Amino acid sequence: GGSSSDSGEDSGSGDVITVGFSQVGAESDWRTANTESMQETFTEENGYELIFDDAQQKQENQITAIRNFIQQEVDYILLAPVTESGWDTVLQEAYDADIPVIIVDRMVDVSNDDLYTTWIGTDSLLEGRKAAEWLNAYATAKGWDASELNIAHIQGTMGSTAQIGRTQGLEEGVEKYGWNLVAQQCGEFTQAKGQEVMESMLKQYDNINVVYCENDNEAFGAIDAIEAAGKTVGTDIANGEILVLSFDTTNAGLTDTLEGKIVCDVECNPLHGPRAEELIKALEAGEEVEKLNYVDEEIFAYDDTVASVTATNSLDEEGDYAVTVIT
Ligand code: GYE
Repeated sequence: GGSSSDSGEDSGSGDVITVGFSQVGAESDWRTANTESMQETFTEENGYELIFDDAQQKQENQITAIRNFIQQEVDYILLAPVTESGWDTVLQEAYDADIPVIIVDRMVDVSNDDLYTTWIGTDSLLEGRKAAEWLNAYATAKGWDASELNIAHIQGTMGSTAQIGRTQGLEEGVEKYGWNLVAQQCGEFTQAKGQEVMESMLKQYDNINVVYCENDNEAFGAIDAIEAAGKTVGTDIANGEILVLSFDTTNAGLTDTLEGKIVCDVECNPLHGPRAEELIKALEAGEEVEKLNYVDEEIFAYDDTVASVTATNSLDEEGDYAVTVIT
């Protein structure tokens, strides 16, 4: 900086674009895939310098990372926020420093939306609603009464968009269809915690026949706990099997889905690197970008009892949504 000349080091299209990326952590397979996507996209060959920071699940670490990025005068800040709240101050600092902030994956809840430039990610509420509608359609097709479903709910990191949306989707289903929600506890999106929570739930309740996990890693832990307790995961509660529903469709999650260990896995695509790059390229070209950029996603089930679950974006019309279920 400092030079006003056109041939200055920080002007011209051939210059390296510096990107600071504050990542939540490495809690899940999804997160690892997300980190890799960013690292594979923002490479030197592609014209970037990526400063990567793993916050180990702590918001205070993310705030420190963002302040470091501001001090280093990066060109863009990418933030995958751990929770929705608590970002106003630090995002105001980035805004005052004229550094565009691109939020990826989970959302932020700030008093002034101008504090970030754009967001790219998935619609977690829609994912939760799709899972709930799938469960209703599946149970109905099998002839099970709603009152027979005893659901254990393992939540993700409390206050994160993925938790808030997926929890709301299930709770709406409970309300709408009259399922029994027997237990609800946080599994922090990790396999270890998912297993621990499932173990304790199985000790407390002997009637659980559905487990709604808010990501695949929790599901892996829950399946281990169920099997260790001498019970079976599967596709038919009439046979005493426990249905496991999950989110993410990681490789291992889809393998479990093919085997019927996970009965239904809702897609959540982690490959945000190229999407974030597209937004940066548009901003570099001086183009307007959409504030909210949703990724389309599907649902994968063990069998085709429920042929498809599609839905409109939950945030399109002030929270209105429509889920279409075909059986
Ligand atoms: O589902 C989970 C990860 O925010 C969508 O975070 C993401 C979630 C994802 O730890 O596996």
